Amino acid sequence: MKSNRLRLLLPVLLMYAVSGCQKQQTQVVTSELAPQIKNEFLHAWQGYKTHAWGHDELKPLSKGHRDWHSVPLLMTPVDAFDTMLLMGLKTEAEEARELILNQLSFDHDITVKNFEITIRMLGGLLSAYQLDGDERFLRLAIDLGQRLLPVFNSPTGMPYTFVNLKTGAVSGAVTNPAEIGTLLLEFGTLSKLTENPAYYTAAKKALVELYNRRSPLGLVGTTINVDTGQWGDPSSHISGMIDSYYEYLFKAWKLFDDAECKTMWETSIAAVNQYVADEVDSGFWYGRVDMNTGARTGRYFGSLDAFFPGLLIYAGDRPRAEKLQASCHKMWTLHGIEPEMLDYSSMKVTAANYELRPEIIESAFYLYTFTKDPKYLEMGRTFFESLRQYCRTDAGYAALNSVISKEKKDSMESFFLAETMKYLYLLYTPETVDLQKVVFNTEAHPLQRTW
Ligand code: DMJ
Repeated sequence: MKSNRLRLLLPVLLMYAVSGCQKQQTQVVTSELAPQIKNEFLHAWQGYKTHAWGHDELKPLSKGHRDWHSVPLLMTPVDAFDTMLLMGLKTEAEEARELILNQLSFDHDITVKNFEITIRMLGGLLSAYQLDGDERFLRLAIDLGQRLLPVFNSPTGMPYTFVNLKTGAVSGAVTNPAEIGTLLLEFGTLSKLTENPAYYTAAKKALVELYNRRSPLGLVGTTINVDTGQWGDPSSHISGMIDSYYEYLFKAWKLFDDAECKTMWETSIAAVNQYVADEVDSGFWYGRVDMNTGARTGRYFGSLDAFFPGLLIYAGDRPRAEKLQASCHKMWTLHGIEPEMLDYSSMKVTAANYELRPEIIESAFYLYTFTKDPKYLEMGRTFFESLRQYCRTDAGYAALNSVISKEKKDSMESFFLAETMKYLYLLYTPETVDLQKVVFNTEAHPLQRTW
């Protein structure tokens, strides 16, 4: 009788023991890693301060700086500011804040890429305003938004690639879904905060015009002309040039309750899962197909694509999210750090550089947040250790020319502090943000639903 009861109780006791153990493991990883990540963020910021203060980016090998245009737009401080606030780095946040508010101006005769300036600068200024409350951040965002608006003056309403911040002259009619469809979170938030619908309307129209040009299979291609509305390269995938178009369909629904975005997301993800997803011996991936026929044209997956498990779990698709993250982890551990592009049918690297990209860590963050499975904390530890081992320099962090030779490259893009370090930190402190109220833009700037 007694032994029978014990036999019945044993699985329950075991379950408690295992979950107790997991909890302990989780606490150890969290308390150990969060402060270390913060220290590494500080190390990189110190490098920027010492060698690149007032410029766009640090050059971590030559200890110099790089500006994107003839005048700096303070990319790194604007991108890094909200990470400092989330990490509780008050002194550094104050330094960055002063620099931005005293020096940043958009009144320059320079031609900028609308997409990059929107996700990094407009997104950064909007989240700075929401987190810090200083109206000057909002004024900068409004000024920038006004200067960017001419991009939408094309015959189709889809934006040109470039705009001159002083003259409003636009150029670059051949662009891609990511650069057309990754604007609504920022322009939409600007509309909500200013009660001026012009920004939301323009960015939403661009998104819908793009969606309306999907193929009969429901897929989009890689390049499109905004004057004619004609597709160029018909290759369909979830990689760079398309990636965040899908991300914003879903997130715009979350942030604005926009039902049309929900429908566009649901139609699109169904087509992507039907045609682009690919199960091969090496695992579950998303490759390349022709947007019109669905015929497979390539089996490539890379560091940019690794945002997709995060998006899938956010949207409730746990099975595909977990399988894809397992493949991403395989891609990372193949050479100790992930390459820009991999042929997953042969597991051969086709582009060997690593640009300090965040996507795989972003996915680990979303997967851990939604599943609480400690294996994602362990994955994060692997990512963090590789970064420290291969990319750390005495002045900051450096991209790699090759994940095979581990030869470093003289570049630390601003997204390293905006995204890579932020998602790493949030992975171990997920209580810092409430995803019911906050939506991250594609540069990891948290936008709050205050409306
Ligand atoms: C960032 O600027 C954004 O995450 C963008 O969506 C893709 N490229 C970089 C990071 O890899």
